[in-house]
Amino acid sequence: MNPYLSFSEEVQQAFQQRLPVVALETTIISFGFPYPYNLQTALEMEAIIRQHGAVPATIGLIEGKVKIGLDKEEIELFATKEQIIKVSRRDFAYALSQKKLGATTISGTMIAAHLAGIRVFATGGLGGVHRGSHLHGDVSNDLEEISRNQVAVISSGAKAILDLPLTLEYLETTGVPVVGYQSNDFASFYSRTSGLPSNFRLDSPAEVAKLMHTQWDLGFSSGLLVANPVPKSEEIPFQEIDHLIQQAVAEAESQKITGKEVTPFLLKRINQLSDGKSLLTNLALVRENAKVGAQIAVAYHQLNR
Ligand code: PSU
Ligand code: MN
Repeated sequence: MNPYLSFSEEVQQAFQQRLPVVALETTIISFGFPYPYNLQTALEMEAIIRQHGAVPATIGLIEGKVKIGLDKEEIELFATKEQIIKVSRRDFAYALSQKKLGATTISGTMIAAHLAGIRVFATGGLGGVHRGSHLHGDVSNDLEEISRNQVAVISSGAKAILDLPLTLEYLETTGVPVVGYQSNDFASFYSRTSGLPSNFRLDSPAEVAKLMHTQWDLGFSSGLLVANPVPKSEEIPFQEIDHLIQQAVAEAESQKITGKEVTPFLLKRINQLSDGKSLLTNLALVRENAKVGAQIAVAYHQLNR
């Protein structure tokens, strides 16, 4: 066992009893949602996963350990503390060796889940190639890590703040399958479509589980992206949100926001510009992904019994 990993009691028991486990990230808690929505939603995602027959493992870096499964007090820390590092691969060893409180992004959480042997991870929207990347070169480490770790990321596609055609091109280049879950379209976070298709459509947890099993049975070391569109009743159509995104992106540029600050800035600004509507959609979509993530984890588990 990797000496940097430390498991909560609940997750340790889940492994011993061979129960399905779903990983959850901490960057959405520390940087994605404002307090107290972050705390409520983190706990709600865990509850939804339990209701659907799996065990949640929220992941973060604490005291020099990669903690797989956080208790309520630890989740509260990530929801309220000021001095937290957003951790992708680049930041991982620094945060551990300096014993910093590290909130793992999708990329950081995939690294941890892979080390711990957890195959399913439920989150919001994948990071990707940012708009204007030909000028500033901002490409999320999420894209690199999803091609390197054997984890299925259950998401609402990639975030609408990105250049979605280039994001899909990158995923193709690195060989990551993009699955439309009960949809032909590639979901774009707040919206059920992006105007672009996913690579393949699968309609049930069992089919996704079969794809995962086959990919890793082949020995492929890459993950896959499951794009589960936000429910229609909660979506914000792309035409409605895109001008707010453009405004937020322009403001980030003029205020010289760069690096890991960009995505949190944009999510927060779009929430302000939409009068809180985008936050409600974001909360709804992560709950939905927790549910589908649990269903896929249960189906994958049944395949591998
Ligand atoms: N999905 C959400 N909210 C978020 C994120 C995803 O609903 O805050 C986070 C994830 O942790 C993802 C990160 O890995 O945004 C991408 O950040 P960057 O673009 O800096 O790589
Ligand atoms: Mn970036």
